[in-house]
Amino acid sequence: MSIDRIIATILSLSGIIFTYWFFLMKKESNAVSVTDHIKIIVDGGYTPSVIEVAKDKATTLEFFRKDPSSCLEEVVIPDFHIRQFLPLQQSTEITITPKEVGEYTFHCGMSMFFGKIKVV
Ligand SMILES: [Cu+2]
Repeated sequence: MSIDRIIATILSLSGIIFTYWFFLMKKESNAVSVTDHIKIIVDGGYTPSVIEVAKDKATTLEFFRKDPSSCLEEVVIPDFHIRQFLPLQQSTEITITPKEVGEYTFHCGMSMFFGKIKVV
């Protein structure tokens, strides 16, 4: 392999890494700020998947399940001891009052799709 081939390979690799990093960071900062209620669409995942809620304040998460797959029929928020069945084409409301600042994940019953609750 010649030196310019190696340089080209390194450049394209760092380009790929940068792209991944950029989009992951961007996704992270795209947290949706919630005042007291948010509707989360359950359809091949959670939209929005990263939300930001206030500490010591009751926040209602309205999960609207559009996805018929049994994979998403349950939502689990382990840190809040919540495991909730979501009927299809319906809203299910879950109210949480986080007592501590931090990041809490929620996921489907089989831990395949994830979302994050940031408490600030
Ligand atoms: Cu699943």
